[in-house]
Amino acid sequence: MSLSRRAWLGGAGVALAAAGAAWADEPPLRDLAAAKGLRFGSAIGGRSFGDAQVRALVAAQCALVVPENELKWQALRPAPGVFAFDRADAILGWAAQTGLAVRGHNLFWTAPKWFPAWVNSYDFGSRPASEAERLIVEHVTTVVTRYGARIGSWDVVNEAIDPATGELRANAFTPYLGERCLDIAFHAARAAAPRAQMVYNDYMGWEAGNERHRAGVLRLLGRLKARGVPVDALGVQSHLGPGDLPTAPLDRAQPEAWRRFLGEATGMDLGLLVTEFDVDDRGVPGDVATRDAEVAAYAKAYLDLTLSFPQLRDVLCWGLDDRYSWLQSRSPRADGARKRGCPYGEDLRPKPLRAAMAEAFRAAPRR
Ligand code: 9MR
Repeated sequence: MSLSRRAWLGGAGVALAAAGAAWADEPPLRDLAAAKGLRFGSAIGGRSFGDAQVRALVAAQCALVVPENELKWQALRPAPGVFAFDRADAILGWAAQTGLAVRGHNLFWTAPKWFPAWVNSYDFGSRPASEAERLIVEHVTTVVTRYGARIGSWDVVNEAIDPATGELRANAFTPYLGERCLDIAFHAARAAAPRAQMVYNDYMGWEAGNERHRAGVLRLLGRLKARGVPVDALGVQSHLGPGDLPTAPLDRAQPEAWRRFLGEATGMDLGLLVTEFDVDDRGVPGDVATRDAEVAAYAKAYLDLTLSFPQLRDVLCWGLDDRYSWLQSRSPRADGARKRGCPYGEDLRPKPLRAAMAEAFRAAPRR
């Protein structure tokens, strides 16, 4: 049966099902993944967390969740010395009740635009290096300690490499600490949760145009390892599609370069996670069925290759549904149509991408 036919049958089953049992016709992605030693999960947060139907879908399909925004500095740190945990606590509380594991995202997102404004204009005083270190350690220790054993895996450092140059991004801390700001974050996280998995997370992709980014990330990981920094795994975000280009078709994959990249990362004794999977279809023309089929086929090829690495243990979507996907607020499609980059649609019914993910899990080697 073709991918799209299988998916349409799944969709029809869902249409007939009563609300609340809408996803009972197919094994959950969680179970298909678990059969191969994988955990399947998704981001949830903000408006998607406020939607009971989305919470039910995530609970039905996932083994783990990651708060989409609620653990970031911008959410947690309204002012120096102040921590606002309410929104993160709400998600963690729901996850605990629902039996979902939780990943933490993120402790140190290096681009200035993702820090609260007060960090970027912070007065580091007369001993700026020690104050910069104190600030990072205070943040990481407070957040990781609070969630202790409940968060077993942390994106400690997020997107530290500038894709254009392959070099470290500058921020408020780097004038005083240079790359050591990353080491400090990892060491503080490890000290606060010695048994948790510590991850470097970035969006270098398999598409052409990511060559410098991939090479820069590998160099960074090599330096971290050489300095004995406790980094356990590489998070490959997996936002497939045009990335930072205005638009582009889904025909720019470099499978052999991607295989080499993952081989080099795992060769450094790093685990792998797919942390933020989705497909931006702004460059895919045509009607819904054509777009969905192309997105599904492209994603299947990516997942087959990436899942061939037994070091890959977790696969998380950046949202299960098109209803709340961040892709909708990104560069729009030329035809103005809503994007269809998640496994479930606006109506929360499964799409061909969902079937492709199921097929990829079924085809994946056991680990
Ligand atoms: O999806 C997230 C969006 O809601 C936020 O506004 C944005 C800024 O915090 O971050 C988005 O998530 C990003 C993630 O944290 C890191 N990798 C890229 C994701 C998509 O931009």
